[in-house]
Amino acid sequence: MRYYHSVCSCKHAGAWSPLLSLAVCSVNLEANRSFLTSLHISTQKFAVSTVPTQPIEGQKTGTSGLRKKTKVFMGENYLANWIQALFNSLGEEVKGKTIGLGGDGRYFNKEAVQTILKIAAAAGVKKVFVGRDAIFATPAMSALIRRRSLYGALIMSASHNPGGPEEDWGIKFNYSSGEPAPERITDAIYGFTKNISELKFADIPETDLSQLGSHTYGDFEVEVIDPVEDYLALLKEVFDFDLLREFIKRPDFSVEFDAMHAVTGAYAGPILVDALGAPGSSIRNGTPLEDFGGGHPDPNLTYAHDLVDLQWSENAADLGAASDGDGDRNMILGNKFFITPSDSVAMIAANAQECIPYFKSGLKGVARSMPTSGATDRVAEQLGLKCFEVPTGWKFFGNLMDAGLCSICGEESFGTGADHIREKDGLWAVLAWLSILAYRNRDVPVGGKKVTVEDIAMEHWAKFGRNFFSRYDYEGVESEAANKMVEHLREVMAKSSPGTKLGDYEVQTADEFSYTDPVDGSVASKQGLRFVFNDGSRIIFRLSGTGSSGATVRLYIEQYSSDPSTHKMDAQEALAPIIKLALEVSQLTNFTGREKPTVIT
Ligand code: VG1
Ligand code: CO
Repeated sequence: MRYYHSVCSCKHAGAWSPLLSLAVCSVNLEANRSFLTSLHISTQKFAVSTVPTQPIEGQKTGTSGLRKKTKVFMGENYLANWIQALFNSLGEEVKGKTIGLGGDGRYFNKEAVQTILKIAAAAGVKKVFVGRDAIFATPAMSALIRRRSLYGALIMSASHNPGGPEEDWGIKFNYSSGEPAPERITDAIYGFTKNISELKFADIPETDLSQLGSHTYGDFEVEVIDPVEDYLALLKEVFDFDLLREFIKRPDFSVEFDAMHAVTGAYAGPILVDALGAPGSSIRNGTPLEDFGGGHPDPNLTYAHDLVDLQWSENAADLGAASDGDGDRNMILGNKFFITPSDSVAMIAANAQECIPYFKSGLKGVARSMPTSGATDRVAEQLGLKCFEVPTGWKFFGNLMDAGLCSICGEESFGTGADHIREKDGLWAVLAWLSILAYRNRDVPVGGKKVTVEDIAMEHWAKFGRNFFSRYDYEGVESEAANKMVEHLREVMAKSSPGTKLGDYEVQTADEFSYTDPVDGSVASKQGLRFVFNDGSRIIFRLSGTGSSGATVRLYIEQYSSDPSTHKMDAQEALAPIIKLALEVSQLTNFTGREKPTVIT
């Protein structure tokens, strides 16, 4: 049993019975920060209770945190086991440190936050910054870690997966430079989950997260903060807010942002409306809801249908954008025009130095995930920049950024970002596109012929060529069937030496992607099966690491064309022959029984 000094005279501690309830609480050292704070002194101790537990199978972190059905997480000790394993793996290092905690507003977050606070306090954490109402977008949390030099942070989110009692829940840990925990940490956590025998909870009251302010329980402090403030301050350093405000004010320009009832609902108002002057009506689905309004908070052409319908109608905005559950993904649309995420990162990289103050002295380098199209490589080549190809998942970009090797990076899965933080950043991408439009239109008089999203894409393709790209997702496939297909593909690969013909395509390489981190030498193997052909086209297969049950097969297809007469083609049409080949080579329908993908992007 461990004891700390503690008493909380705070009104929020109603459920608990403070031994002292004193006016002297007003001596709180941090009172200057916020007069909304209820104030405390430390004169009492809190107990730590030890509860026996048993290992629970399958608590292995995937591409981005641990994701399962919400009901699984709500099962006895499921969440507590993983959190305890995390703190066990951090050991002495986390004692006396400050961490962040928040999430995307989904069902079960409010309960989970209290459990996490109790285990964190018992593990010796000194202070936790929690977002008001437990809200924190993933990129904003990454920003908070960096700006306040936190030890790390916990984010309660299953990102783009749907939420609610019947859907998904998730948790991820980000480390001290704001990056998703590297594999050495996630592996260690998994190791502890397999041997865990006891949980330690601090005997502290539930903390009211609805008001800003500080709560002290002995040596342990919980400060409820505005989840937008630090993030907005950072964005103001990255972008030219005056330029953006002037542009958004133009009567001949409109922007439409779809928060999909997810976490960016809490950010879009303060950032796009209050700070940048967009009309309130430009935000749709702007209230974060526990079940995301029953939707699938994944900003793509299938799930962001409201916005897609609008952008293909007479009332289309000049720029349409959406973000996912936890605010790290983005989709960019023009008037009846879709910018693929692979193109988006390339186009932002090509325009960054000119249009975004943060990049005014040039880029340090660029990077993309392996399945992401090579559009970024072509920009890097022309700009004389290094270009890195990493496995899927944001954690691999962080080392490159920490080593000063990469400024802008992206994934085909609607993730775009830069080294201002260590996560992909949905609203950053929206402001990046707004910056490009604002800069390009700076001399166009109101009512004149504006440079559009489509113009920027067409110009880009004329200069760099177009990498046609599409991804087919087959969700909810039986794991065994998916694994058999992967085995079959490995066999095909073994027979596909350079020069082998697959249909009309000649193999350049066929391999299973493996990555050696150029900074720390760590190796990530089995990161996707790829067939690369002599004309630069590629077929890639991967199994998703973010699902909560079964398997999701992802098929990525890419083909390059430098011929401007093809650039207006529909991607599905341009890629039809190679998609057909991919389905033949994999025998996907045979193995999975699926005639059609669930989602095409
Ligand atoms: C998917 C994407 C990957 C992304 C990851 C997390 O992973 O493919 O590019 O980094 O989701 O995104 P997988 O293993 O399912 O393919 V998020 O916005 O859900 O944190
Ligand atoms: Co996300």
